[in-house]
Amino acid sequence: QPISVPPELTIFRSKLPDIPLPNHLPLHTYCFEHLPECRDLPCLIISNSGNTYTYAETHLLCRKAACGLSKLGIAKGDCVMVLLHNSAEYVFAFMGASMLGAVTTAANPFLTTAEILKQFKSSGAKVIITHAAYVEKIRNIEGLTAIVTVDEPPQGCLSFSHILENDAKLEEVEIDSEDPVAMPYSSGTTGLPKGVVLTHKSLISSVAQQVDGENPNLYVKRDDVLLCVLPLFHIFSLNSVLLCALRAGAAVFIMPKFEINTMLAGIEKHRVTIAAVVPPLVLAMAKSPEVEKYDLGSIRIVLSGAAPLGKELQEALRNRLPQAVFGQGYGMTEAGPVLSMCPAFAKNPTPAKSGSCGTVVRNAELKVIDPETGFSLGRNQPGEICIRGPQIMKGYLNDPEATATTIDIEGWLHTGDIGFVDDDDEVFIVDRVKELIKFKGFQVPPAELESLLINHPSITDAAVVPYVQKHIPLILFFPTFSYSFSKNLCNIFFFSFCGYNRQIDEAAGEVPVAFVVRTNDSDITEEAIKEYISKQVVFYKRLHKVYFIHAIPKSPTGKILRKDLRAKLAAASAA
Ligand code: 4UW
Repeated sequence: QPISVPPELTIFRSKLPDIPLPNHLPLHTYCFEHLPECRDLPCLIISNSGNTYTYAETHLLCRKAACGLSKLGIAKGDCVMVLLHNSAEYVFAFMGASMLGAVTTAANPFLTTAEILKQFKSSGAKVIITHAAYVEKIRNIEGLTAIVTVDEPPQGCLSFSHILENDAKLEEVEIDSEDPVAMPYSSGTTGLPKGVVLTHKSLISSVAQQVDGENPNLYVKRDDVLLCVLPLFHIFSLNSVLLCALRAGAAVFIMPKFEINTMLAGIEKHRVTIAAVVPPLVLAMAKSPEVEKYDLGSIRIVLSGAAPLGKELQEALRNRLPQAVFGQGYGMTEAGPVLSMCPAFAKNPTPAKSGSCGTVVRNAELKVIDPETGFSLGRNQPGEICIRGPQIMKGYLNDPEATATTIDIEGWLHTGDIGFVDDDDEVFIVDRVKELIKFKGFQVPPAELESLLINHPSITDAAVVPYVQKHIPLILFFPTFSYSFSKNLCNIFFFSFCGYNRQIDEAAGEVPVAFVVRTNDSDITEEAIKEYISKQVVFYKRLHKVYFIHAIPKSPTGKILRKDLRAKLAAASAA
């Protein structure tokens, strides 16, 4: 056997020089550091109410939220669960918790009771802040000390505006940069959703890597207005929209849910300059006839991420927004989240190719490894992308094993994404080796669906894999799609605040499908299995197809051979 010698380690770094990262500060201090110069500038513009909060008002309300939460018994190290659509209260609660040294775990308010309960228990949260409409789902959760609603509180709940009624006098809390501040849930490369511990240091580092320094990679100015329609419970919107805007002193146009006309009218009225989007939103903007009715000339940056953006789609929207610079960022919750950002968004921009995810952020190292050998690969060679830097997560909550398989002893975080770095340092993502399925940017962890399936008395074994719709047939599907487009768009929102609608599945990119082994005597049908799952999960985790097979292919160690199943699917769809 010849012994293979590890090749020299190739580490990719940003061409932009490193900058000092003020990551010794608490996150709220860092975000509001320029408050004295920004006091009277607009900070939050709320689309549904029309309310606008200046920086001074926002900061005061965050302090009041901190005091109110403290009166509810929240103290340093405690966890607050936020089940909110985008709203000003989201910002006050998140920043208020940070001021107390507490941590926020946010989730999609559309989750089912069982899904909420899992995250609530795992995170150790005490209080839930939500909308009255979701209270019935959480009322009976054990260990919940208070339910706070941002609208009229149902019986037994407290009102958020009531907890804001205080003098904002906060006792000093000593916060260590390694203390957690945000805890989103992610399944990472394998298994069930886990609490991703993001510290003050991680989030400050990530935000600074984007918007700080002489030549910020993502140049956000005080007169910018950022579109905040992507949900703040997802790390993309929290970090690259809200926190980046606060740090830069820009305004955030907050939309609780997507509705095309409201969004377009809001962009026109408030002169939105930076639009953070996911590919299905690009699709809507590229194709909706409504777009022609509004002046979108204020948009100067379109930042897409969370899922691959096809060139075709990017070009289609570019034709409608010729003045804007288009580009992608590449993020992963565990990575803090931003790994790479389009260099064309910098203060001194450099061009980026269509389809690229930009270049690695500053003050970080990126490498590409052969997934089999772990050896480092050079330029233009696809392999697993790994990232190292002060922005990555501290680890998974109470899960040292999962942490150790994701962050190795040298501090490299293994993403489970397959990509390469080209001759111009641009990162391209071409595949995913991790189990994760991404439905329109949302995480669908196969392990979660598999454990539900295996719990069914008529099922002995199951595996869930993505069915990948690689090329969205724009031309073919639009005649059908556009038929219901204008009247129905709010229902078919994609990233998706509003609900579930099969018509836009073509735009999902990936959908979960199951391979199921029935028990000997069972004749359970595909429909029955789909229904069984859909009752227990949020809409975007629903199964799109069930295939019955005799055995799930597994390795000698019992690991599901997902590659084989994906190949089976590809062959079936090609036939
Ligand atoms: N192209 C292809 C992309 C891309 C992608 C992500 O849900 P998570 O854990 O996290 C995210 C975070 C996205 C994000 C955050 C901040 C930011 O500025 C930004 O740029 C605009 C994006 O999605 O899912 C992580 C997984 O999602 C895939 C990839 O597989 C990654 O590991 N992904 N961005 N541009 N795929």
